[in-house]
Amino acid sequence: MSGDKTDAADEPEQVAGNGLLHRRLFLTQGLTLAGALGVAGQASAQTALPKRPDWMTRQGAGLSGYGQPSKFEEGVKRLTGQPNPLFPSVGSTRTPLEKLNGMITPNGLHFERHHSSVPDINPDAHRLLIHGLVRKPLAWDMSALARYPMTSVIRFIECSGNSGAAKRNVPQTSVGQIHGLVSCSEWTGIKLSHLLDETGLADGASWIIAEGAEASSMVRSIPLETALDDVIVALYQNGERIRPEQGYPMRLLVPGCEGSVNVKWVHRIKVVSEPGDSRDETGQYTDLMADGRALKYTLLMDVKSLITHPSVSMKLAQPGVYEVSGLAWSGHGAIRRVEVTADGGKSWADAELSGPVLPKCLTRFRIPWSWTGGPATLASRAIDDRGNVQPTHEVAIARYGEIGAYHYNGIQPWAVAQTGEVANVRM
Ligand SMILES: Nc1nc2c(c(=O)[nH]1)N[C@H]1C(S)=C(S)[C@@H](COP(=O)(O)O)O[C@H]1N2
Ligand SMILES: [Mo]
Repeated sequence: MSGDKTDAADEPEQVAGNGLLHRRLFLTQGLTLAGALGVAGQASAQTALPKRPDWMTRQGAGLSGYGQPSKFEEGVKRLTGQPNPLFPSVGSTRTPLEKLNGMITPNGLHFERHHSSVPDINPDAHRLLIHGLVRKPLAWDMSALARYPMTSVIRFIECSGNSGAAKRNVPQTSVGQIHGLVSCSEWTGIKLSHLLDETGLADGASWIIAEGAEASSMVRSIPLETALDDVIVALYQNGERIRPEQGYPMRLLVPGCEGSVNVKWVHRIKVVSEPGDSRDETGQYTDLMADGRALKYTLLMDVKSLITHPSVSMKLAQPGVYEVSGLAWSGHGAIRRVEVTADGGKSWADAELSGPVLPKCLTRFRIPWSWTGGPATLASRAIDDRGNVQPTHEVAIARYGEIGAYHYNGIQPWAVAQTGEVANVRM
């Protein structure tokens, strides 16, 4: 930094239209300058602390067995849709993406998708069976599994139905309501390849069929190649045993693949020569094309990103510098680059990627933006390390057809009005 500041040096470098600033503004020029430009919610020059607040006058709460968020965060909850009156336990809840930061989803806020309900599994009575085209069928109980070497990976899970509402409509709800069927955790468990090593594989083995132990037994097929690559029988989520909603006592983690193949409460894996074409993969999770045919087993989740701050339903208090921040991910690999526009796609600037940048994992991006108070359209566009570029709405629709509800990854624009109100728009 140069010591002798001129007025010109105080002007932050604009790197794209409508006020997008260099991603290292805060690093190179410091908060003081940003403060001079007016960071919303900027620090006050009045430096006196509040006088003896209530909580400093008496003893506070004691120790606790399992910590909970502050009561002031009570509003941070999973987002629920309209419950099905006939089957209230069936459906999904969404992660409130607009209330979180960083890349990890707290366990209690991981999205849920249940096809029947959450079984109350006693881990001591639970077994994992691998059979079918294997040399030696085997079953493991929890203590047998716990003796295997484990691996930990941070990976997202995204339901292929995520963002379906944004494909069909332009809902004015919240980013979590529209796109919150995605969450990210550190998952710890045993590589499925270790277990398949023990059973051995017989001739013709080319797919596995995984079955859940809930009342309706979700069934999904996975190519053997994927199963032997990076699939994990996950026992832990962010350090603690997987929550019942996420598959306690064990689930499959199939990195980068659509949520539905991450079979929860998994108790049976059959090695087969052909995919199972189960009810869960013919009645749902196919992509109906315009010619009436459907794509099956489109398992990989495509490159995608969205801005969480600011986002639809929020309101900017006043003009000034804001951090635009969001999430990017790809089932194909790691995020290489996220570009942000503030002028509806006329110009783009590179956002900063908050590390660690991991494959098949949510990646937080950030970029400073100077809002002058005029109308602006913000959007992000992610590019992964295989060169896949997040498509526009039109291109995304062309890819999987207009009718289907799955795999929508179009660019998500937010319009900021002069009032500071943020709305969902098409770009
Ligand atoms: N056994 C079983 N596994 C399941 C499901 C289910 O209903 N039953 N739902 C699937 C779907 S569609 C998704 S998107 C993910 C959701 O995982 P989560 O509930 O842990 O977020 O789990 C998948 N695994
Ligand atoms: Mo799903």
